[in-house]
Amino acid sequence: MLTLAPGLTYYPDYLNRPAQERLLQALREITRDAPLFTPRMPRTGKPFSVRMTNCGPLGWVSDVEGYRYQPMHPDTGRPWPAMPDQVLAAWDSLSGYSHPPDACLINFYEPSARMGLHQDKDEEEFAAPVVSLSLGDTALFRYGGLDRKDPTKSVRLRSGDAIVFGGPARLIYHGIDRLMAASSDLLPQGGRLNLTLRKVGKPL
Ligand code: MD3
Ligand code: FE
Repeated sequence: MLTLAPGLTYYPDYLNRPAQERLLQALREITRDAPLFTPRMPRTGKPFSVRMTNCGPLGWVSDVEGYRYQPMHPDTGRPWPAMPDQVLAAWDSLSGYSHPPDACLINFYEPSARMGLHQDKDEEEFAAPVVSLSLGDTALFRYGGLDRKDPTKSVRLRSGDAIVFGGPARLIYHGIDRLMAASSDLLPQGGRLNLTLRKVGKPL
């Protein structure tokens, strides 16, 4: 475990190879029920280069109407599939938060996909951290401070790594600059999967 900044903890190789393969198999089953969709920018409708799906009670979606969490898949209208036990176990061991997550966003990056610098602020419960799990090709992850203009640092997120953003790091700017081509053989066609586990609503 490594503290990269206050509230930002990095767990290199949190999932070993067999655990990564088990999680990948669970994600394949999830995407059969809840296919990857292409989110679009609010207002402009410009497509993201990252495709997404979700599991758990709530899922994050984005379209011309805006960003939001909702209980159904935007294309199929069905509820999101349940979170795998492995994901719930990762939250229990890493979050330090006493309620289960209610959303798990699954991002799929093709080798050329990226994600611009942004803050995650569509949730209500900022006391809960965000837990991220990475699978597949290594990503160059950039993070800064609470102001978009704050200086940034980079860290390479590898297959099996976990990273937790809580407390003073919960609202920092962050993004994915690029993938390192063919850096992992977990996904037969290359690319990267990232899971973000969140508590969206205030606990009852
Ligand atoms: C810092 N995903 O889905 S994970 C996202 O690799 C997102 O797919 C990236 O940013 C990815 O919103 C980065 C690391 C991460 C996730 C959530 C955060 C960093 C965070 C929330 C607050 C601060
Ligand atoms: Fe984010």
